[in-house]
Amino acid sequence: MDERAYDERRLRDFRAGRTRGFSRRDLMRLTAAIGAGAALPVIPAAPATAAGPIVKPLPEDLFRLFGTNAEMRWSAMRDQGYYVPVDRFFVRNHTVTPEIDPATWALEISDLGRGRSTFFALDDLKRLPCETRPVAIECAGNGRSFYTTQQGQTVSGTAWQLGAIGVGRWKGVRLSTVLRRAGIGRDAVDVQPIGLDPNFVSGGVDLGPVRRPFPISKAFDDVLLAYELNGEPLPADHGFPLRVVVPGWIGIASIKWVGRIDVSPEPLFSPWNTQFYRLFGPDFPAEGRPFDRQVIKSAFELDPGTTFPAGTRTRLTGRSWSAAGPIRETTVSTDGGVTWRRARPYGSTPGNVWQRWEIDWTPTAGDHVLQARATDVRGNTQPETARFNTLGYLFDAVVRVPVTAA
Ligand SMILES: Nc1nc2c(c(=O)[nH]1)N[C@H]1C(S)=C(S)[C@@H](COP(=O)(O)O)O[C@H]1N2
Ligand SMILES: [Mo]
Repeated sequence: MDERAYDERRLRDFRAGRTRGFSRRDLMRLTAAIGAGAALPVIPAAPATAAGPIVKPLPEDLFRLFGTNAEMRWSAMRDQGYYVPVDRFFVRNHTVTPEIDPATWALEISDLGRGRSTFFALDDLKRLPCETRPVAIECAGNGRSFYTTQQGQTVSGTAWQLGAIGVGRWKGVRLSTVLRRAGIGRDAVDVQPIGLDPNFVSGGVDLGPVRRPFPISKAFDDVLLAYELNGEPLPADHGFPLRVVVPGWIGIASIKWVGRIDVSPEPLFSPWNTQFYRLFGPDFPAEGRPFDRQVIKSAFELDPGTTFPAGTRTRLTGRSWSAAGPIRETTVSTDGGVTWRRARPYGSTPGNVWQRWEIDWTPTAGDHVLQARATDVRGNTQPETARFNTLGYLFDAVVRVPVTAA
């Protein structure tokens, strides 16, 4: 499916006021209300109690913490396999991890065109044909801090380094299977999963539950409703009992703790595809450019500031990934970008979600800058500079990692 065309069409719908759920007028009212504390039309709150901001342990050696969010330290992936274990998988919560009773929980498929709902208990979903897929969940803002530290630009949002990505083995039922069972209308154009976590409040304005639409073509292509991660029941922080998994798309598409999925014959909008997760700035239209797909990145499996023994051969390891296709090659510079060498790819690549690589290096005493640059099979390559946008999304440039040898 052509996501660029979908984004362009939605931008035209939005400009023309052909919207449902969150209109351009809502956006203008919202923009006016922020700071003034006024309220928008309220979407019913989720009937969930909070289990805590994040439930699982977040040891200092595996995570960096930012309020309700925690990113993985890349040193935590050294000597790990292809998948990111749950104990180090990043967490991005708009509010808190809710506590949901799987016995009373049900998934509602709400066909807005027909005004009709169909419900599926967890056991119903588990009885449907299942599928297991390697998929990356990556926050659209992964790498955001480098807009500031490398490019001197001010952006808002969580100051992630590169650890807001996790690759997991997700098991569940295809969304298409469930939509067919629910017998949704043929005129459906968008679907919108809605989370059961508490409503997100921004600038004193209740924006309702976390939700973001995607096109029916994507829903019928490769979207999964997952109830297992890496062979275990979905952990509380990652969406128990059920989450949406949208391959190749930014993390916000993969709604956790899903309670309802709206299916609509008209385009849907929410604050998460109008106000947030849109590209704003001098290079973009005033109402922002919609986007859905992730970009290309590389990371070394080490923390910035690591000290190596001088004059001793060490093995640098890392991973590269692109939402556009498999990685063709990764080159590494250990001298601040003067010379580049090809890293050796290794290991199996289920689903081609990312590629592990390694390269030897014998550092001289002193400070050094490490860089890795990936190119995918479609010819996308990491640029020197990422395109500035005020919310700091889609940082794809080569990251400079300072290290020392002594
Ligand atoms: N219901 C709900 N779904 C959500 C979110 C949320 O706060 N609430 N955060 C989104 C964002 S911004 C990201 S990047 C991913 C993070 O998934 P993870 O916490 O399992 O790593 O979940 C997405 N799904
Ligand atoms: Mo995100």
